[in-house]
Amino acid sequence: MTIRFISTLLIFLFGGSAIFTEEPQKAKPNVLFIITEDTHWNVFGCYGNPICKTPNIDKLAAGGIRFEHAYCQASACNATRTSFIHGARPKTTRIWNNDQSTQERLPEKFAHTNMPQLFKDAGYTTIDVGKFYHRVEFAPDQVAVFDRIESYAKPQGWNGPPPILNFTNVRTDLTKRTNSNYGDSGLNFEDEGDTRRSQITVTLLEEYVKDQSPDKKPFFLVSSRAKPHTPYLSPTKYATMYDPATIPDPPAPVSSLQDFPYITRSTGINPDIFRQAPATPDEAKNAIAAYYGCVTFIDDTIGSVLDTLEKTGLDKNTIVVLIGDHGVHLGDHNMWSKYSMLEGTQRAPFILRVPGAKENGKVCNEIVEFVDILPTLIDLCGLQKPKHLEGVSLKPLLENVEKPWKNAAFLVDQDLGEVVRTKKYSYMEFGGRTQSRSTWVADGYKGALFDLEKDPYETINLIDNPAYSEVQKELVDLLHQGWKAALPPSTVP
Ligand SMILES: [Ca+2]
Repeated sequence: MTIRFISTLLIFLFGGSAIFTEEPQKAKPNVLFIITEDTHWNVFGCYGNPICKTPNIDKLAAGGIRFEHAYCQASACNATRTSFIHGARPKTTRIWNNDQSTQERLPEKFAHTNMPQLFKDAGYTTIDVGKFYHRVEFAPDQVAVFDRIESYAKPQGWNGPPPILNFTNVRTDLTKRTNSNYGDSGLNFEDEGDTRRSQITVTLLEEYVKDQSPDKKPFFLVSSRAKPHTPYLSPTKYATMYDPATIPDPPAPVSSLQDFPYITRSTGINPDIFRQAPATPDEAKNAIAAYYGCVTFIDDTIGSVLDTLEKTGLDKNTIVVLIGDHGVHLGDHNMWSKYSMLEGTQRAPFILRVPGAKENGKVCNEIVEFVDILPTLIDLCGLQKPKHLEGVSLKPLLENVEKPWKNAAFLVDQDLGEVVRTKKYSYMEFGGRTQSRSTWVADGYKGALFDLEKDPYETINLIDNPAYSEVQKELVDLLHQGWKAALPPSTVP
């Protein structure tokens, strides 16, 4: 007998008693999960960017906890998303890159334990607005879990409700929509895809509040933004908002890189923007100004959603998660994309606002990983906990942001290699699908070690430097022991 049937029966018998109408919603918080694309870790004002304006995201951070050292587990969209959606690392999910099908490669044990499925099983309405998995055709069964899918391809056989809003098609200038472009999109604010995703999300929240049905469930609502992924195009207002002359040159120019084959071998090859030739200094500033325009644009669209939460009172019982799906290089190391093991790719924004959390308003400087997000939501929302989780709940940090925590973050890329990253050092081993580790070593490239306190942009490779031999040994051990070795004993699951 379903809860819906029981509650209907009780309402019939006892004249509308609220026994089963209010309690489930109060017991379980709603979750709004905001994902932005390819987001540099310090592009938001609250992360210290002195130029780029993000008042709405800053306000979210001011009311929640902002994680200063948050790291994704993979360098490509498909891999990082599969990792945080399943709470497992790329070696376990077997999704390392953007050309791999989650459905085909994911081990059987994950078949019914992705993020939306766990929420659904716990009695939530699950809604997706915008990109969630990298591509729907890579994860059709996983995406089909959602009760409602908006502004995203629908898996074959999915039979959910029709779109809540209908938009007129706008004619976009296709010559502009190639990745290498940046500047004015030529679209009105209302006609941008991310604005529409915001409007859909706002409408869904407003409809949710109006819904007085006795079997109303809490929601797990994903609201994604396609920007600031390339092309760095936004409406005129945003595209012209930042004067390129005020943008500093990117840090870590090629001339600063020492003994770092991984970079010198890939210099000039950017998969997203500046594909053909390295950016000139002016082009770099223009592209960064355009990127900032995209970020302020999505901040406005996210602001509408967060304002709606407040206006409707839903903010009091809604957890808000905001992450970039991974980081991005904005010209440092002459790189303009992700697909690296450097901090630019691995570090990304992460803000968590849990109503009533003791440490709301604070910044957490502990190292956290995106693989921790699912265990945290499981903990906060009382979801069933799968055995295979490879992250830990961040709930203790919501009570004390200074609690001693994990001392390293890990990333693996099937083509590049592996990295372990502490606050003081990063250590990388090269090797993968295209060139094995033994070949790299035979070529004389054993790996890379960076002293992040002295060299925060990872330009001077200290591998086998006698002054760092102890440090190197520790990091080699940590990388090979894996993520559990980075946890304080009290939190090892
Ligand atoms: Ca991405």
